[in-house]
Amino acid sequence: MKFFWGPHTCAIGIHILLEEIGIPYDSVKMDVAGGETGREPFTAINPKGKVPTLVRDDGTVMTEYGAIATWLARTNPDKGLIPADPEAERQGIEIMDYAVGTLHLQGFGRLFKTANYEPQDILHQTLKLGQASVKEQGRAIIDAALTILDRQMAGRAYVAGETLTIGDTALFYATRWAPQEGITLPPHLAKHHERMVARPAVERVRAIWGET
Ligand SMILES: N[C@@H](CCC(=O)N[C@@H](CS)C(=O)NCC(=O)O)C(=O)O
Repeated sequence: MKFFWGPHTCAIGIHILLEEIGIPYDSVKMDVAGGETGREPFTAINPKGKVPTLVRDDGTVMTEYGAIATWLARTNPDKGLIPADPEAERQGIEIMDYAVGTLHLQGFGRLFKTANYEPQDILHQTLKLGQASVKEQGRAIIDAALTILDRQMAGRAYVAGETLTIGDTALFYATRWAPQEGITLPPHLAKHHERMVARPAVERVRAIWGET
């Protein structure tokens, strides 16, 4: 398998799952900030121009966080990355979807890709007229999402209970942007972050990413 990732991106969550599972893969580092994912030859592989992208040995291109994570978990059932209990599974997916769809794409997306959330007319794009308000809106979405997620994580070691499942790596990638952006994580999320950072698989990935 070939795994495409880029520094500072959400792809770290899938990278952690690959390391937790321990399956072989080739790692391809992309210059996401420099636009490498948005042009050929990468767009011929993934026309969405995004990481994480995982290409199987049979050539199947897999995209979207939840889809890749679920496929990895279901094809490696011995790792217990999807809870057997339906209620625990629901809780984990609820947190994963909220971390990806709201905290990441609605909140941090506005800080990282501000122009994409502004009106696309030439005046706005040239003079960057709406950028401050887009960033403020992003910050408000992040603050609200962190408050909700913190409440949900009270009394839980991991998103679906006492062991790591696929939602944890999503929560980890999205919450780790907070301190990097000068935002203090609320207590239960800070604990989850610490717990994740202490895992050997996370340590290995962070070393590959040049963070340690
Ligand atoms: N919906 C996608 C989102 C992936 C995504 O937004 N990836 C970002 C990095 S965190 C990316 O590749 N951005 C490159 C770009 O927009 O140019 C998923 O769930 O995987």
